[in-house]
Amino acid sequence: MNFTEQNNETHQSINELVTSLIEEDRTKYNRIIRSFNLPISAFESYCSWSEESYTRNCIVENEKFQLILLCWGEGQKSPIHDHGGEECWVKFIQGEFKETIYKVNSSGELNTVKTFMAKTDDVSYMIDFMGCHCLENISAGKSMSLHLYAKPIHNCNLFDEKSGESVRKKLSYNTIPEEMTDLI
Ligand code: 2CO
Ligand code: FE2
Repeated sequence: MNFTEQNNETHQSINELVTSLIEEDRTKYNRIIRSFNLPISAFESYCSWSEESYTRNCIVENEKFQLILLCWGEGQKSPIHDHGGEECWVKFIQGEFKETIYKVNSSGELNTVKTFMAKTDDVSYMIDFMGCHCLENISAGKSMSLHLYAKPIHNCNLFDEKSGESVRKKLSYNTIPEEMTDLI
């Protein structure tokens, strides 16, 4: 098998996932995201890495959802954030993560409500009424996670852990597939 054939085959697998997300109702997304099983190599062409922070690599964005591959260097961590009022599923593709979930109390302070140690193939779900969260790559090396937002999110709030104060943040991509550049 040459490289081109292998690439086509790889893309077809992600295409199958994307097709079911396009065809099915959002109420089916939980089942879809939990049941798909793609090899790590299926995500190779979407990866990018940065010393600065985790990277956000668009796989697909349309009116209904956003599918993004996040690539994390060793020790990289997200700020504490919410999800623009939308549903957020995270499937852990490679490596180990710590997810910390917070809620703002009546005095405006952040309280930790839960921590979750995630391994490859685990799925986590968030929506703003559950609180806000941060993710940290705790692997000895790089890791990857796949994020599904329905509908797409283009802004979120970042929270300061001590004061509980928040600031609005515009979200951007580090990479976008060639076929998507005219859509975004
Ligand atoms: N929500 C963050 C982002 O889209 C990633 S943490 O998991 O949802 O950058
Ligand atoms: Fe998040």
